[in-house]
Amino acid sequence: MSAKTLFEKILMAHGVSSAARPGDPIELVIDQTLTQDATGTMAYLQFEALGVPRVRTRCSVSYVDHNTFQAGFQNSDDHRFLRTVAAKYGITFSGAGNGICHQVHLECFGVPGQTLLGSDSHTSTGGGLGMIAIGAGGLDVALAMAGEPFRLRYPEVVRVRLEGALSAWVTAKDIVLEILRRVTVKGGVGRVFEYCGPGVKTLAVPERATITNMGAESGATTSIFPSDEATRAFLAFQGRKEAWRALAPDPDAEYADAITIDLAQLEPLVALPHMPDRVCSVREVEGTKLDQVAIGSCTNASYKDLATVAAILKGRSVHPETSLVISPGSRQTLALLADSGALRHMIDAGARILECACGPCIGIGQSPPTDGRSLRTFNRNFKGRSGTLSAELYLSSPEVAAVSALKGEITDPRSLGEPIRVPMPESGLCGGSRFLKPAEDPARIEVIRGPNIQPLPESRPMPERLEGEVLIILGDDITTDDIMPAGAHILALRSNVPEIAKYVFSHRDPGFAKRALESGGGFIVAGKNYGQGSSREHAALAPMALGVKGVLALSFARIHRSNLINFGILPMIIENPKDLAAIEQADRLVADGVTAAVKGGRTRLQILNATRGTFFDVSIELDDHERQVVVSGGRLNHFRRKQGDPAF
Ligand code: MIC
Ligand code: SF4
Repeated sequence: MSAKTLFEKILMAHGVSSAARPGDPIELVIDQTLTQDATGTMAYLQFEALGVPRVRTRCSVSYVDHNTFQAGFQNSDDHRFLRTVAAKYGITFSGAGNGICHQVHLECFGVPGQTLLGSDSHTSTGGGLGMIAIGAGGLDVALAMAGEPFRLRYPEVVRVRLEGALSAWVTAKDIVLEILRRVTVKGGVGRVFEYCGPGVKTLAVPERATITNMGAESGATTSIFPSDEATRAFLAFQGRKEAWRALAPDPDAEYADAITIDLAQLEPLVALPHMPDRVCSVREVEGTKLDQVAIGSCTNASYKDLATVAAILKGRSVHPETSLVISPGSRQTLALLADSGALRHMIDAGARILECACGPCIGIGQSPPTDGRSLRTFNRNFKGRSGTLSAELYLSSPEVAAVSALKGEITDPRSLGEPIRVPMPESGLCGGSRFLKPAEDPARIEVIRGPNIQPLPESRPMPERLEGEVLIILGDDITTDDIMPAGAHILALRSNVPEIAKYVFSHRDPGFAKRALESGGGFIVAGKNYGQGSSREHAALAPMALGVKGVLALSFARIHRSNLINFGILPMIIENPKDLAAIEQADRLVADGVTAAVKGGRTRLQILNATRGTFFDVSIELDDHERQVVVSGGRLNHFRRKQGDPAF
């Protein structure tokens, strides 16, 4: 038996053969699932459509954390639907105010060595506990709840060796910003980052979780830390010490690639607008005036993060022209902050305390003013994500954020001198977190749908001929926030696909949806890494509802590529950038014999540009299962056909 990485060991304990090699399609048995409200309503509508009476996982949790704003009935309808669906189908429910899914899951449910699939790209956070934790589209999560394995391409495992220890005022956020600086937002696609080396033991689980969380920004399938004494201490703190087991790679395991980071060499870093990989040192941008500082999110809202912020704020005052908002990551954290007196320091310094939720991270309130600058401890700073298109978003550690809030400008925290060390409470168990257990008697539970919960749109099997106009031409690194923007108003429509579809590309091209509908659908054309960022399947589902038939791009981000296939949209790879340059908006593209080509396992397809009278080739890199799914018009149709449903 050859030596194995930790990732491989967990894979092999979950149904993957040891003969599988990077690039192969594999099927992973899933122990746990999580959903959040913004992707969850759709995931549970899909789960209902599968006709399975009860979830078949070891643990499934439904969180309400993204849009907790309840401006209007739509959002409240969604929450009630989620609560009743959870009770009926055997899912634990974590309601609004309980905290952000990734942090709460780490605190209350994560188990080293288990697999977790979540309908949110930052599900990778669980890797901080030694889990294989992967973000996916809601439909993949619905299928996992129904007991189906998760299909993915076997990723390459990259070793990230941490050496030494962090200097004062340098944090886990700086480690992951350094990784992003080195590998970029595309560098993790098809890869898993596995952490090792002597620096690992210097990091507590919440710090490791900051790193695995933001690994998602590189496009990585996931990131993972070993399970060691620090993991045991974290689980004991959470009152769950029986969940611990030691996990590590074999000492001579081989990796596809290696990165080494000397922690002692790092300094406080910041990501500049509008990409998380535009990283420089805080020193280089010191003095940049700030309208807002926002502390929180699934990346940096643990007790240690926020208690450190409170210690920095203690006895000081936030700059009068800067708004400081703080959202604790979980109710447990908020309760601990209250008990330790840290909350009082925040309040006295002038901070605004928000609900334990995603909030400003996804544009639910606290949008900065026009042309405003906001420094955030979050993981994404895409243009428009804050709800203000002209705002500039910077990303940093909580320490940098707190010191900068005091000064009203980006400030190197080392200017504060001696580092701050906050004592940890003895136990995290303070009665904070609350969950609703599934009903004992599910037959009595009625799933309540308000008028905002609209049925799932049906998709049709793929036609033999794909034909339509080029609806939009886009550059590299287009995010799912570009495709399907967030914000309170649009998020409230996540269970109403015909309505939300009106906002596809609305920040980039407000006429897009109307044009797509009028021309009976068509094609999206883009550069590299199309669909990076979130797992929101609405970025595929809403274009599908507008009749989009295919996306042609130089390359695709992992989750979005799967979401396109899941909804019957064919991802086509333009092999030659010159072919991309020759396409113009409104050109008419035609592909004949598509189903035969896809079913027949062909890897290329010829496209006619009927407007220009030219031909070019695209490649279709699909495995056998994906071919069947896309031809059926999506995964739901495919599953129902497999179950013998005569309508499919
Ligand atoms: C995000 O950070 O963009 C989100 C909101 O959490 C998304 C999911 C969504 O769009 O609902 C994610 O990262 O998957
Ligand atoms: Fe929520 Fe932001 Fe984390 Fe997404 S990235 S789960 S919106 S806190």
